[in-house]
Amino acid sequence: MGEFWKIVSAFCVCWYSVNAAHVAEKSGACFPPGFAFGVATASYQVEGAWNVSGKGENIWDRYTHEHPERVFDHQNGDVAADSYHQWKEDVGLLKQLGVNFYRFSISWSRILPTGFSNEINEEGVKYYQDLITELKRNHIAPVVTMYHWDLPQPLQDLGGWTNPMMADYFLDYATVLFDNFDGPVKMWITFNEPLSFCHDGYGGDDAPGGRSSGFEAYLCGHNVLRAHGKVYTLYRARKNGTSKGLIGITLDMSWIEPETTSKEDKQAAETARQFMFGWFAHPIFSAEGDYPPIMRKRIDAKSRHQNFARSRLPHLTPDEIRNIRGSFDFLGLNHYTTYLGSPADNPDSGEPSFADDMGVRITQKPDWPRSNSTWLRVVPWGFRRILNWIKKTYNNPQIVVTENGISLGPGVHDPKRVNYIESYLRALLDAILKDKCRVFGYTYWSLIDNFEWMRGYSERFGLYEVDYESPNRTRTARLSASYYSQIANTRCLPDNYVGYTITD
Ligand code: GBH
Repeated sequence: MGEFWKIVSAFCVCWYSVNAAHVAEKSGACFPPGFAFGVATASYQVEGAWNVSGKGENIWDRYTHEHPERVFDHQNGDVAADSYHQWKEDVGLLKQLGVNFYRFSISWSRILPTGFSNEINEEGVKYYQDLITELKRNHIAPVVTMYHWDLPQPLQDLGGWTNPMMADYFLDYATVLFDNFDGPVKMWITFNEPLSFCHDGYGGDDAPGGRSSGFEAYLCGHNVLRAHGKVYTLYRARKNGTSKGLIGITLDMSWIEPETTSKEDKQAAETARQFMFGWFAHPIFSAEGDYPPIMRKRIDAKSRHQNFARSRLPHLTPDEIRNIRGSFDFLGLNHYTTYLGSPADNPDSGEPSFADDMGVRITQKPDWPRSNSTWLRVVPWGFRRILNWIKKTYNNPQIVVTENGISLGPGVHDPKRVNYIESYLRALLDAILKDKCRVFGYTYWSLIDNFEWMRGYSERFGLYEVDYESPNRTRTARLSASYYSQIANTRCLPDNYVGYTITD
């Protein structure tokens, strides 16, 4: 059986037996027995109920209320898909789909209204306890993200993730989560996409609206890595080394393809990979640990050149390096799209910034088919390449794809989404069966339409459409829901859906 299957059955015993009965033997396009299918959401994007039942204010509440003009159509997550009230309905949808697991995130401010663990909001704890109980009753494994971007505002008032103490405050929050949910929850994800919330949040437009990707983003990344290491160690210590549960981190990794076959472009693409994923992956998943050497070298050199007395990229201590290295049971991978990399035209100009430090021009091919997001183009072969790159670079870690999906406009007839899922799952199958990448689960983003951050409700990722005009936020199955359900139930790609083409 080997380690792979041990981990799979530890992740969720329930589907392991269910599964075998469903494997279609004839078709070539089938996932291995035990492979798990799920869907994902995140608290701020679906829950709503922003100021009820004792919940405290978080940075997305504050940001969307103070700067409505920055968000598409002045929208916010005050009500969102109302999952705080419609959660039973949501579990019903999961049942209908027949998925093995549901990945959702816990709202820190719902559990700890001030961010600190001195005051626990029992109503918040009960909300997630009820959800988890209902999931288990329906044989759906809960996969819990501890942090999907909604930091309690009082902690942001102390500097948020740029404050070194955040690593300990996160540890305190994690302790409360383990005290309350460890047991029924067998799979934990510490952070969702530190690249996104550190770079776009502390160095860009997302909440909390930081000003500098050349300073704040690196401080954020530094403290997130330290926090992750501490929580991993705590989890292992609590379980005395005999834990049946798994804990990991989710990183967003697009594929970066060299723009041409030139040596310069190949080098630039690799530098971009190291900056965008290596920043978090190298300290955790590489054998040597610490920041990627190319990042250290480039940021140190830039900082010197800019006359700073020290590097803008902080140093991890030897103890921290040791603690962070290997702090994973699996890599959670969010993958949506692919970019091209080539050397930046003018890498030496301007303010200190992440882009300037990286020195790589990132583009996309205009003829790659588009979603309705500016950044998301459909490039399934990039999925297979990133999986192979991870395998090679980090010694073939166990992977769960924790997000993959496409945004479209409203409407329940969504053949483009069916086509996207089909083509990306084919690429994933090749990576598993032909390239021996160790992927043991796939998660579609998202179960339902939700608040798409700065793009408000204009981009819909759901297998189920949400009617934002109706008081109950009525959910309606899309074509893609029935398609995905067929896959979740058979572990195989159905032949009859093949052949949709994606056009603009
Ligand atoms: C994920 O991020 C998030 O985890 C999830 O919450 C979100 O709903 C989902 O994707 C769909 O977007 O506008 O050109 O500046 C995916 C990674 C990083 C993709 C930031 C969009 C902004 C590009 N995201 N990026 S741009």
